[in-house]
Amino acid sequence: MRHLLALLAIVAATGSLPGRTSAPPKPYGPLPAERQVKLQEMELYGFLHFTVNTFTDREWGYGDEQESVFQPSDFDADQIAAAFKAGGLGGIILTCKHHDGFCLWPSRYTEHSVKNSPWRGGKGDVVREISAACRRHGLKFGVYLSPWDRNHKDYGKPEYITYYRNQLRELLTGYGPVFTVWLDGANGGDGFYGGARERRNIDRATYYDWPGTWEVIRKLQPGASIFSDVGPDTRWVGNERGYAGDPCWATYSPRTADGTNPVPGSTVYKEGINGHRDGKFWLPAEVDFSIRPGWFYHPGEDLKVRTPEDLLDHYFISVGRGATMNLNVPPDRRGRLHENDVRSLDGFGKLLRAAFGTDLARGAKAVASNVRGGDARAFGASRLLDSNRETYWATDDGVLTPEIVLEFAQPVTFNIARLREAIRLGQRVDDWALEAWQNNAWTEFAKGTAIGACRLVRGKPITTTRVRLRITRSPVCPAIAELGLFLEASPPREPAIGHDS
Ligand code: FUL
Repeated sequence: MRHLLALLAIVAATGSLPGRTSAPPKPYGPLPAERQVKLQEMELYGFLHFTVNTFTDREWGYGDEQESVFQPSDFDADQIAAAFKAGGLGGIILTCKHHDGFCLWPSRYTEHSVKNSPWRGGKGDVVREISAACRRHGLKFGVYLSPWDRNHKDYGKPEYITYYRNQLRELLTGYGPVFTVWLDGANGGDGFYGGARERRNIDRATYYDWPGTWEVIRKLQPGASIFSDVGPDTRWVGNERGYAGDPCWATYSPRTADGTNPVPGSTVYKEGINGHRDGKFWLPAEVDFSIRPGWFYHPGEDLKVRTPEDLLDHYFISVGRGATMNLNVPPDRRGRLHENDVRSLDGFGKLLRAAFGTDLARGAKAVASNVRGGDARAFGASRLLDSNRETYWATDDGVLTPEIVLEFAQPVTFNIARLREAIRLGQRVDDWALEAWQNNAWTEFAKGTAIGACRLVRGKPITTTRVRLRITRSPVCPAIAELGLFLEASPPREPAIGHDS
């Protein structure tokens, strides 16, 4: 009796049983930096490919284009930003300079820029207008600065690296906060190069001294995620067709086929699709693809704009697999987004809001097979249902295959489930299964490998009063931040896109 009283006193004082801890779980594996968490939470943003190519109908300019070629007739940054916003995109990454070397801002370091074009009488600055429009529309602004420069006379020599970093400094100090710096892996080859018109091959492993450039970015914009084939913050998913693998681990160890030091443009990039379960770095994938066949605007592609439904399918197989989605929507020769693209973005935004507007799991009662330290307030099942990514349901150390049941007072009908892990504690869970109670038995709705920042499953509508999440394999105790249930107005009868396409 005395022991029992003592035990009750401990429980009353600490809220948990002795021997169990209600301290947060120990983090597992590589962990995200704050800037990576922010980018993963943003989930969806877009590219804006715009340069001389828009006017010459090309994808890669040679670098000998006259500045006068760049002459948008009705440039409107607000029209562009409003359309991105309507599509649910959280930011715009502008091709401030593509491979052709033409600068969309009046750089002090070259004559090959908007300052020598007739647009706005040579006083224009696309970077300024787009970054300012982003701020007006509540979007973040990002920078693409092509390392390969087919215009510059020094490309291939050490002087060019100084030029490149000077340009980065202009972009990272003159236009407000930057959420990402996008470093392309395509580089080296033939070009104009100040009139030399020759082929210049660089040693990808050493030429750019990437760590030195990353340092410049870190110093000037510590909050910006750096994208490249090797990160250090975001990796390329390894295809431009708009999908991540299943699973797509946030952890990754970039490598080269010959074992040399991995640098942008030299990695076995196909491995980016799935990442590596035992990867050394937290390096989540970004899925970049275009709303049209090309990255730049071509009038011949006006009827080949992806539909809202297609964009939603791609959202499921990119964001829904733990990657971010970077959707390119290129301005036309007016310097506006074409009506067809605007319509499609608008429709996509509406589909997204309709699908994810109401979380049906919110009203449920959640019962977990185990709660860490018995501390319901800190780690209880209800933490899954509070739409807060910072709170999570966790179990005691050593409880690796727990389950949680959502009970509904009234039957609910859903066709989408959304799972999220508390990623600040690492990517923990391997396998999971989601079931619904039907005809007196648990029926599988979905099962899978990996959860991460966001895991979406989309199936046929199912009506039930009970939903069960089972963690079936995990090396450490799970920490699950969300289990959401949603219903689309018109769920697809068959998944439009298979698992690996
Ligand atoms: C590629 C480039 O070569 C394309 O032109 C485009 O900019 C794409 C996003 O990256 O590597």
